[in-house]
Amino acid sequence: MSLELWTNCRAATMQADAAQPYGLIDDVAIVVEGERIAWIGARGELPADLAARCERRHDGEGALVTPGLVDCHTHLVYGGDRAHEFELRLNGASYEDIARAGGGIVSTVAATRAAGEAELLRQSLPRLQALAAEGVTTVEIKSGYGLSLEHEGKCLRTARALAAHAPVDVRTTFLGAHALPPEFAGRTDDYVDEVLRMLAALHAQGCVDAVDAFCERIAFSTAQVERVFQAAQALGLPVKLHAEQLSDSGGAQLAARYGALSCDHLEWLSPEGAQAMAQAGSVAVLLPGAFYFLRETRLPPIALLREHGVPMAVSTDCNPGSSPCTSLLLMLNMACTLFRMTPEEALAGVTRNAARALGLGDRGVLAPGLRADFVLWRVCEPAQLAYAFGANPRLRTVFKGRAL
Ligand code: DI6
Ligand code: FE
Repeated sequence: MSLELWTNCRAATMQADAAQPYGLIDDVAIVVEGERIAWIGARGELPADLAARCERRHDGEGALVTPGLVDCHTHLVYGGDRAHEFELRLNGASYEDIARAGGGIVSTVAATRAAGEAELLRQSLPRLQALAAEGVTTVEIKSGYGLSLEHEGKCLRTARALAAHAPVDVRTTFLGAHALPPEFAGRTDDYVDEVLRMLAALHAQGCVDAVDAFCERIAFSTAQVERVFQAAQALGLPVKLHAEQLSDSGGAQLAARYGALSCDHLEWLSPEGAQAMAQAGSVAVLLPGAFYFLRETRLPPIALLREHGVPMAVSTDCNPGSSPCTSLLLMLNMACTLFRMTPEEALAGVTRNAARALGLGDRGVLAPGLRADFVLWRVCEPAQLAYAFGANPRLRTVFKGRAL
């Protein structure tokens, strides 16, 4: 396999145990072998024989290099949009008015069901491309707007198919327990039975990497979520949870008992929940886009998460109802401005800890043996990535070793 060498750049490796903040290496050399990083370190320490074997040399143009960004919580496969609902609300309509007029999540379910696989792909691809244009190289995509075997399967297949159209790795999550479809109105437990049947079938089709649920008074109870988690566990699938977004329902403790990869949102997380997450090693996925768009006022307990050493990730939550956002860089800024995370925490949140939230140990930091997914940015200091908003300083992306 041929070797390629990148020099004339500075790297924020995001190694957790690095002596420098951000794991910074000035005047770095990165040797790529196929899809992996073979060597990374100060250019002066690059072994001469390794340098001599590099067949291609790339000029980093003085860029800052970070790991490829990881967006670890999205619902980006859906039909239609909810701009009209946004407009109605700003003209004085209440959520109830909108729901009575067929709006809300049910309208996205209807639009998603109405779209064929090709149409769903056509509508979703620009969202994935927008993420990729800002340096995202791995994205998680949830189902949850189909809510039947046919349509959840269509969404998961579409999510997988998207990866052929952009330089992004896609991980799929089954979120059948997202909302109650209209045909199950008043029969939530019957719908959970159906979710279990869907999960078994979709797992057999090989299109599920993980299982999620929405644990909330307006969605599914902890007892209902536990049934979904038991089924996931029996199939050997990892779980995660939309937990304590609008109230404290003890979802984080439940998810921790099932060794959840992550608990997401967490504005109402309790000290007991944070402790349970720390013990289980679950990542806290923070979603400033939904906080902003829903005009929430209760902040996720960042100090509590720090105190318990819970790793924090940051994601777009890209969805039509609570976070119609395709900019992970904007989330990096909002994690700092709204949640008061430090720029270093926020950057770790879209790299190292986001990869961990997906159970992916082969990316999210720059180190030998890991995937050669990295981004060259036209900035000098890593904090500049979080500082500016509405900017996109991406110079180029290297995806699986390939310079784009
Ligand atoms: N939490 C949210 O904020 C979104 N889903 C979820 O589980 C809302 C989804 C929507 O309104 O379409
Ligand atoms: Fe979400």
